[in-house]
Order: sequence, then structure tokens, then C-alpha cells
Amino acid sequence: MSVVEKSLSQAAIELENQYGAHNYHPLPVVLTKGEGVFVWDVEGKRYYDFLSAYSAVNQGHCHPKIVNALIEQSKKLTLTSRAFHNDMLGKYEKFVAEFFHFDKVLPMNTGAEAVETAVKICRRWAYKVKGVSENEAQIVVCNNNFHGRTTTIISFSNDPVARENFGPYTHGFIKVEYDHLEALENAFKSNPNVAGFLVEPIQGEAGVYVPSNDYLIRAKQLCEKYNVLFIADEVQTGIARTGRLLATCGNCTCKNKNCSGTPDVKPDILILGKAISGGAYPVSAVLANDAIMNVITPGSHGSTFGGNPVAAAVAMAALEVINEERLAENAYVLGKLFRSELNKYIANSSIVKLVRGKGLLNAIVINDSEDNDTAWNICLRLRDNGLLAKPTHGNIIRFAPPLVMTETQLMECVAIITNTLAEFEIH
Ligand code: IF1
Repeated sequence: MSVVEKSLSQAAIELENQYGAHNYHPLPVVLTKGEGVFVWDVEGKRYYDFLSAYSAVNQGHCHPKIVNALIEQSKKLTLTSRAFHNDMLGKYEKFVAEFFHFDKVLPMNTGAEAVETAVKICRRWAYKVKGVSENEAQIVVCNNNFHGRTTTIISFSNDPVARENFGPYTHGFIKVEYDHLEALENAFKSNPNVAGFLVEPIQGEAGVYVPSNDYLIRAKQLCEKYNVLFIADEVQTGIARTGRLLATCGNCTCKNKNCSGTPDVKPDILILGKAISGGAYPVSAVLANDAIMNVITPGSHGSTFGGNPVAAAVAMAALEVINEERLAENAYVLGKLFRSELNKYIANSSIVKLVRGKGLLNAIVINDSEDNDTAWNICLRLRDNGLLAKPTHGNIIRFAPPLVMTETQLMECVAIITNTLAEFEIH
């Protein structure tokens, strides 16, 4: 112990450094409390949370309805495993399947588990339904994808940091350029064993890349033409984050008057995670109609915690909050305001190149090379000024506050962000 009293934050960080694997490089701030759009550090300082735990806390930190569902179910029955039935699973499965307009759901826990589950369903559908020879199924993915951290998923990543020295890698994936329909059709045309196309409706980790307006719908049409399953990974873009219940499909129940109301593209397999539980509990889900989901037979897939009673109670409460508080509509309106205000600043900025995003999933691109630390230093100053955000790749800063934010709070955050950026302007 140094002679100078260690701050509580410093002590907590040192514990992590000594006893925790160094698999992250967090911003130096130690949080101890969250409520709505705010979090507090151990020294009592309040921040606006502009990351929302990577879009898992869309409903706001510690939402009372969700926390109450967690507490009440935890007092009754937490886990039975799937060796027996319980009174929560069927109710939850019906709720979620109807909420997203699919026949069935396969409940899992993390986003990566749900992606792995979707890969298994797609492959088995290829063999049992499409007639692809055993072990020959191919799934098309996009360059700069992020779908999780398991060895199969990083096998089709092209991010060296996420992939290097974790081989041997899983076969059966073809990479194409994102938002490139010709490349996608060529992959389908040149390989009859393609069973699925796994895509993020917006590439979050890559830097909030929003594809061309017609990309998803035309990609789905190509999937139909070549009998390929369209698999939407909405772990990050789903649950109202992009101004609609789902980034892919408009036939939602969010009653968002801004929404087209007609389905842009209905996935064959939908992958959800993160905010399906409001960040209160690990919950993920894979949804599909019977013609696809029924390839899964007893004993062919499972999980100890998948669909447990607490997950069921929490997820139903978290999804109810989305509709009750019209969070898709709020994300749509505040997202437009956020980008409009940032563009006013960018018009006269030397260090911010652009802002992009949909709903309240946005990012700014800093006019600096990826390997410089301007974006990191901006995030450190944002922290000092009471707002938490973190760069994705090098020079891109993601801004994704909880969807419960008010217009007044958003404008206060715009002021914090632009005043902080102004400190870095080159005059
Ligand atoms: C980390 C990124 C975000 C995801 C999509 C599946 C998963 C994720 C589209 C897997 C998870 C998280 C993971 C977390 C950081 C964060 C992240 F930066 F890694 F890429 F959000 F953009 N599909 N994303 O975004 O879900 O297994 O984590 O529940 O691993 O560092 P998970």
C-alpha cells in the first residue's frame, strides 16, 4: 500500500489486473451503480452511459419492472434444466415467438451461443431439407463481421486480434464484402452447397456500418432465389436499438408510427441477445418457423441454463418495457436529432469526419489513423466531462445510450460531446 491513500477506483482496477485475465482494456472508470441513462463510479461521480453495455441495457440500467421480475422469479424457481418441464418456459416461448412473429424459439444464454445454434440449425437444414451432402454445407459471412468469440465464430472472422493463435479453425464459411450484392450472388452461384447467409443488419463492431437501403431486402431475395437461409444477427441491432423493433423486419409490434409497418426483410433465422433481457440476465434466442426449426430433435442441441425460469421472466418483462415505453419510436426520433446535431458540429470540424448510424446506434469517425490514440483520448475527456463512450476500431467512437433517454438529456449529451471534441480541434 503506497503512502498516498489509493482511490477506490485504483484499488478496484489493481484487483482486476492481478486476479483477472487481461482480455479487455477498459476505460479507467470503476462503476458501482446504474439507473436509467446514468451510471455512477465508486467515487460518486455520475455519468451518462453512451455504450449501454454494447446495447444490452436498451431499457435503461436497473429498470424497476425488469429487476422486479428477476427478484420475484428468483424467489420461486431459478433453474430446473430441460430434464423436466416448468411453468415458465412454454409461456415464455409463446410470448417471444408471437412477439417476433415466428413459429418457434430455441432459448440460449449468450449471443455467441445463439449464433452457434443458428449455424447448427442452418447446417442440419442443409442436410435434411436442402439435400446438401453431409459435412459439405457452406455459410456465407461478411468481411469485418462480429458474431462473438467462440472458436467456430472467430474461424470466420478476419480480425487478427480476435482470431490469431486460436486455430485450428472451423471450416465451412465463405467471406464476402459487406453491402456488396454482386459478391453475394457470385458466392451463391459458384457453390451449390451454400446453406445460409449470416449477416449483421448494421456492422456494429466494425464501426457502425449502415448498408445501402436496399442491401438487406435484395440479399434476402437472392437467398430465396438460391434456396439459402437468411440469418440475421440482431444481437446488437435488435430490440428497438435502431429505431424499430428489429433492424431487418418492420412487421413489429412496437406501434412506432414512424415505422413503415411492412416487413422489409423477414429473416429465416433470427438471432437475438443482449437487450432481450434489458441487460439484467444473460438471455439469447434463435427464432425460426417450423420448416427450419423442426430439424432440431430431442438431444441434438441444448444448454443447462437455456430458457431457465429467471431468463423467461426477465425477458418477458424486458420486451414488455420496449412496447409500454415506445422505445423504438424514441430511438428513432432521438437518433435523427443526435445525427442532425452532430452534423452541425462536423460541418466546421477538423477532427470529426462523419457521423453515421440508425436510431440510437451511432458512431463518429475521427480524422486520424486507426493506430493513433485520438479517439481514446477523446473518450478519456468525455469521461472527465461526465459521459462514457469507447472507441471501436481505433478512430471510431460508438455512441449508444439507453433508449429511455429524454430529448433534454440527449441535448445535454450533445453539448458534452461537442464541447469535448472542440478541445481536440486543430486550429
Ligand atoms: C466483446 C463487440 C459489440 C454482437 C453481435 C453476437 C455477439 C455480439 C452482432 C456475441 C457481441 C459484444 C461482445 C463484446 C463487445 C461487444 C461488441 F465490440 F465485440 F463487437 F457490441 F459490438 N453478435 N458483442 O455484437 O454476443 O456472446 O457477447 O453475448 O466480446 O468484446 P455475446
